[in-house]
Amino acid sequence: MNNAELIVRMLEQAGARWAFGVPSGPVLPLIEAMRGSTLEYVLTASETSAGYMAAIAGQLSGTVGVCVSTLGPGATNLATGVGGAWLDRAPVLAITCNVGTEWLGRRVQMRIDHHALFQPITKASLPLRCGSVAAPLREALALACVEPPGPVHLDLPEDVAVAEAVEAPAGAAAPPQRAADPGAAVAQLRAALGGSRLPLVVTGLSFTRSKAREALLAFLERQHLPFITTAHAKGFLPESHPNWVGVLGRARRSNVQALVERADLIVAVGYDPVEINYEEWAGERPVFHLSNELADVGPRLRLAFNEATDLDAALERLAEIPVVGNDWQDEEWRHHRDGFEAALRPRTPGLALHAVLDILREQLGPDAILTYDVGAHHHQVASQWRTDRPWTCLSTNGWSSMGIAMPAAYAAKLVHPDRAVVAVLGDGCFQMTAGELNVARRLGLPIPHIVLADGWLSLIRIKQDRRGFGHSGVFLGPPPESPPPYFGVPCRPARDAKELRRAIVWGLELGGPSVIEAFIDPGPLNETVYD
Ligand SMILES: Cc1ncc(C[n+]2csc(CCOP(=O)(O)OP(=O)(O)O)c2C)c(N)n1
Repeated sequence: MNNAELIVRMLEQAGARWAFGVPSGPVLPLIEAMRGSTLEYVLTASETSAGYMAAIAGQLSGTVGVCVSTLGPGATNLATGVGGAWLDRAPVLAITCNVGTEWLGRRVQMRIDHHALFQPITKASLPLRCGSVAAPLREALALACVEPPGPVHLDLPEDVAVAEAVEAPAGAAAPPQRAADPGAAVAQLRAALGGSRLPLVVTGLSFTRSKAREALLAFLERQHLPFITTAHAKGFLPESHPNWVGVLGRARRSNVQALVERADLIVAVGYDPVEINYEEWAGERPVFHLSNELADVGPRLRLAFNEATDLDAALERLAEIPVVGNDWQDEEWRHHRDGFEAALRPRTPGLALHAVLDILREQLGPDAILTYDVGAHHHQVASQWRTDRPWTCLSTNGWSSMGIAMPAAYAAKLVHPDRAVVAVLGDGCFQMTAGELNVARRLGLPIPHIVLADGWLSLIRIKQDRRGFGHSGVFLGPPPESPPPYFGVPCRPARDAKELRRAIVWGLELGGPSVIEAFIDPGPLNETVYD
């Protein structure tokens, strides 16, 4: 067994199913080692997408996602994808295949210092060397998954990959035991609730990793507390629940903010300020930050609690808090929700994104997975899409990089081949990622891609409007009247609701990837996105 085979064996044992990437010479020993293993090498159009696919595969499968690149430009491309795993907290192993060890540190074609590149965007960046492969890999497997999860980088020189392995495969190291009894946090929460008449709960990115969702829901019901979520936390508590009152900081944010301003205490559960800093919305209200990690906050914020706590242990003990009572009325929540839903749907004679989403929602069952990209549409989808199931509404809200929707959809479909998966993305994001369509075609992934064809980088155009600047550098050109098939993937235009409904049915039944070019009127987004 050589070291490449040792690595593959250990990744198999860790439960990894795919390694995403674009090869070159130094990657070949690893790819060769994957042939005949249960770890499948998936060629992507760019390493950036490989990083996103690894992140989503990791999040959805509960083990590490793996991405592999060549040196230099392969590694820099990969870094953008790995940054997503870093700020959106996904368990990823990013392997860069390098020149032989004797060339490391030399001025060589394509070579840069991979450790310097990955150090700021990973939990660790570890060299693999002859005799030191299994140990760092074992460490990386554990580190990537331990709370908070994130990417770990491994650099594999070519001579190390092909050298005979002198270590035995080793399982992931045991995760460290959690310290801190959550008793103090629970007692302080009880006291904080006792001093509040209008407490509001908000869940965030770290709550997506909680195994105690039911305990929180039972607590919310018993204590009669309203909850809002961030974009990442959508579906981790049911959005059809009568206590759900909105999504923080996305389309029609002022509507949700009005409710925040009614509250006199924010109970933030698994909230990660990377999505939206507390200072942007909490104002003078005391914030009770209940999470595995300390919140990164500025001096302006009024903190009621900010200690790293075992979140799940704390949630399981919320049942100990006797019913406190507060001044919230169900009717107020209902009224607020109705207003929010209506405000998200301004009238327009054209095809609006909100209509696209309503039509799509009708066609998809509760288990279907929607992936969406970054732009004005991100704001609308996050606020408007309703889901009651975890991991069914996927995007980025920490890294917030364009180009996530397509690779996220492909990874989701690989992990859940029996579930419907649809990607919704702006035309700017589509032009950035379109080459990945060939991956969907090659893998035969039956995914409709709904491209929101308005001809603009709308979010940036809206920012220009708000600052009184002219429109420059944001026009993509008019969308094609009769869009051609892309990379052989069939495409249908949808100019109105009727055409769109038909196209979605067609796309869902096609048995392979499809593109639906939805010619949307960007007008309503001007109203909803930052309002
Ligand atoms: C990699 C990257 N480059 C630039 C940006 C800045 N950015 C955010 S949204 C956006 C425009 C997206 O345009 P489009 O996909 O058409 O979506 P729309 O805003 O029209 O909904 C840009 C350029 C980013 N988030 N990520």
